[in-house]
Amino acid sequence: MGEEFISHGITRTEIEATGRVFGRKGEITEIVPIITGHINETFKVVYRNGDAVEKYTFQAINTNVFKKPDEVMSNISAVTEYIRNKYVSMGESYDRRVLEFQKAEETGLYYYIDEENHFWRVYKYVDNASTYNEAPNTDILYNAGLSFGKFQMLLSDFPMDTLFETIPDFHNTAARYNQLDQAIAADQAGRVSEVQEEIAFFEERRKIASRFNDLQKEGKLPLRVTHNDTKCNNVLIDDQTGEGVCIIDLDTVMPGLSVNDFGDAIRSCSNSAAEDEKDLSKVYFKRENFDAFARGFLEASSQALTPCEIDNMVWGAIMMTLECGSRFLADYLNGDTYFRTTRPGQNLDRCRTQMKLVSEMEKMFDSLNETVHTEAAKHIGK
Ligand code: GN1
Ligand code: MG
Repeated sequence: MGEEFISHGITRTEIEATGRVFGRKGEITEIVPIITGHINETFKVVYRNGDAVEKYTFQAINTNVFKKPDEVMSNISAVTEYIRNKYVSMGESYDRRVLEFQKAEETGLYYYIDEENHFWRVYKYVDNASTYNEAPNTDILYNAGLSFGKFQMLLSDFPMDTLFETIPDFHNTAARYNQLDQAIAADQAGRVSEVQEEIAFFEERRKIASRFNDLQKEGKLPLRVTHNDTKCNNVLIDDQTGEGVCIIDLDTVMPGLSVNDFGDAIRSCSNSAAEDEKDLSKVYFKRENFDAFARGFLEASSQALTPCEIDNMVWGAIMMTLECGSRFLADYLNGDTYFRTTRPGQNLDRCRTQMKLVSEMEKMFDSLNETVHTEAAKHIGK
């Protein structure tokens, strides 16, 4: 019998060898693939060492997406160390509150490239905490908002110019429109003729795409250290207390815009259904989820935000949803080469859910904007 593949060409032997490189001792008793993300390969790995049980998260970074993974790890190690030190200086414990990456024993680096050319990193598994693709109640979203807002605050004085731009133009929506244009022109998978309605939807909104570029050029939206992938399932929620424990998936931490961090979270947490739901009648914008996340995020971060940032939070939600939809459509047209898919048409379904959410947010714009201002006003000037 051949070697057992645990997931996408990754074997148990490879995980065992990687563990040894990162100084893990003992016997592996469990390897569980974690399949929520669309990009990297992630595993929970449990070791038994005598009576002690130790748990780690192993991740193989997708080097097709992250062309310079060493720079990704440089950003992540700098940012996590900074947050650790912040907690220490505030006299607080950082246990479970920030990811703890392990160094490879021989090189002292936070990553290791193995013979299969897989780029590995390992961090301590955070126990008794879960992520939610669809939150079971709005308290969780309030807490997720608090966590992302705090994350922003903790990094507000981080020396931004030490960070690499690991994916150039990641949330430059105008550049994403160019990528969609290229995908349409190339028509790699011969699918352009079947998505005319979707193409028209993005075309109608082309003007929006450069809004933040313009505001940034005019000096109205400041660059900050941002997470850039603030899906609500990137906050670990404590199983007992329901509070946010720790922010995960730090791959895209780099200079960016607060409005996009707020926006991407709203994109994910205000969807009533799964991101790839086929039945659009199940997809709608959940107002109570928006309210709860906005309340938490603005409670934690309003004091550090400028009036222009507050004015543009709802635009951020529309922008990130529009952008993500355009990326799904472009990937569909390119033959599904970027986002992991598990069935045909999945990227197109993902694109359509985003379109529905954009349309609903557009209709609710004034009322959403009012909520943002009301929540922010509670904390400004305190
Ligand atoms: C990707 O892999 P995951 O789920 O963390 C993507 C995000 C998208 C998201 C859509 C590096 O994130 O930008 O918003 O899918 N990450 C990258 O679900 O492209
Ligand atoms: Mg991610």
